[in-house]
Amino acid sequence: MNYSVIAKEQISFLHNFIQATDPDLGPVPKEAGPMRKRARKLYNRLCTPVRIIVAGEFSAGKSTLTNLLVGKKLIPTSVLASELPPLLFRYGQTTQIAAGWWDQKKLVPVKDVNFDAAVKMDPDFILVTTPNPFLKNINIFDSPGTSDPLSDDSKMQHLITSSEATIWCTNAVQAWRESERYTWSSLPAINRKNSILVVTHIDLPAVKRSMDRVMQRIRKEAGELFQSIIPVAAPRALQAAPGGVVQDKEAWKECGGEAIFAAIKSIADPIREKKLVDAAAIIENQLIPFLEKMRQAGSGEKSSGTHVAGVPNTGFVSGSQTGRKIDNQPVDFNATGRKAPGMTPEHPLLSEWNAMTRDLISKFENADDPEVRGLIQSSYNIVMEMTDRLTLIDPRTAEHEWITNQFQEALDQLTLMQLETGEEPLESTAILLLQLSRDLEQATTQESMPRVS
Ligand SMILES: Nc1nc2c(ncn2[C@@H]2O[C@H](COP(=O)(O)OP(=O)(O)OP(=O)(O)O)[C@@H](O)[C@H]2O)c(=O)[nH]1
Ligand SMILES: [Mg+2]
Repeated sequence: MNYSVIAKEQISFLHNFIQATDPDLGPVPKEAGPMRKRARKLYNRLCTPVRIIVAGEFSAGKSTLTNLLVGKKLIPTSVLASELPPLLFRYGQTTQIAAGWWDQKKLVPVKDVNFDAAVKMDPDFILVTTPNPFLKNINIFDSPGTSDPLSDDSKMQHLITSSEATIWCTNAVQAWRESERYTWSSLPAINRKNSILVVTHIDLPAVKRSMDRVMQRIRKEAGELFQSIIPVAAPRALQAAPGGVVQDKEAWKECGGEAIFAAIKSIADPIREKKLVDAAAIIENQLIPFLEKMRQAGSGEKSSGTHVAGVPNTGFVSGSQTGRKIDNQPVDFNATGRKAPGMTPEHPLLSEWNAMTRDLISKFENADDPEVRGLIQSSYNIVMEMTDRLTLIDPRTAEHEWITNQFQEALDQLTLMQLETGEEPLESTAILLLQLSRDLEQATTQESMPRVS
């Protein structure tokens, strides 16, 4: 799959959709708001590189590994590691740093890559940009020295919840200690799902002597918890590939440089692929039909445009128009197996889901003092139950894969919401349930969705 071409076309479609539903450019139906929000979310998702957090215990070698990944010794040794906030590495034309706060959009640029000056501003994170092409597709978060990833430290929690994959560093001298196993098992599922265990310090003479035994034990104890386990001597690997350009192939291989980049690629590619597949399903099932409805109800503009990559060709096109930016050809519902809702009795799964959500809502409406965590937990339970039911359905169809993915993703999101505080998760949970109801309704109106459950 050529990610960049497909992503480009999807991004361009979403960009046009966002303009087409802009209330400032002309009247839009009232449902346009949520659709536009969804398109914007998808747009941001597709434009953001895969975010990987480098985590592990104190002094495990996280920053040294991060330096290797960004191709330069960028992380200062002058600043006490314990004073550094999380560092975010992104691609940029030049090497620069800026101080940032999670709840603010603005970043404060700091001159001369002066980390001491940045730390004095007490930021939640420091953004580091550098022109390493690897960072065009991957963002790296170096987590700070002393923070226990499970502490109440909001800087860390934000970092963990916004990353999509984790590299856990363990020092070969005392590899995979009980405390690490405990911390690891307590991290959110989404962080553990896409993960690499990096065994650091393998160049130390004492480690070299017992390497086979150490690796055997780690594989036995942690093999099932990670997608791959890679031994790395990061300082020497960095020497073998200064600036990210491999100069000593043998040393690069021997120090684990080649293996760690290959392992990252093999977790990042499926994440990117899934984003494209999800986006294609939402564009096909929701956004294009919505545009079509808008077109029928409205202007009768002519269409012109291109097929959206990653979306099955159903005769939909999108393109630029005067005024509104997108228009579509009439939809051939038969061509997609799509049926107008309401033509067949409600799918048993949808009835069941609606009953579950009704119960949940009435339970919380009738409670004197509804507790946010309780609602999230109960929502998690019903989403889990429905995910199980969906997983059992046979035969599997594309529609069915899509809706199962929506539910699985919702489970991840609900797991993350349990870490949040305040009233916001309450609203997010309600929106999530509503969205799932709409998705399920959409999926179950397809003929291809088996009615056995
Ligand atoms: N020989 C050797 N030294 C390493 C390796 N990785 C890291 N080090 C050294 O180990 C020490 C700690 O490494 P850091 O990268 O700062 O560890 P960290 O996990 O970022 O530490 P904190 O942020 O303080 O938790 C430094 O002196 C590194 O030079 C390695 O693979 N081999
Ligand atoms: Mg560090």
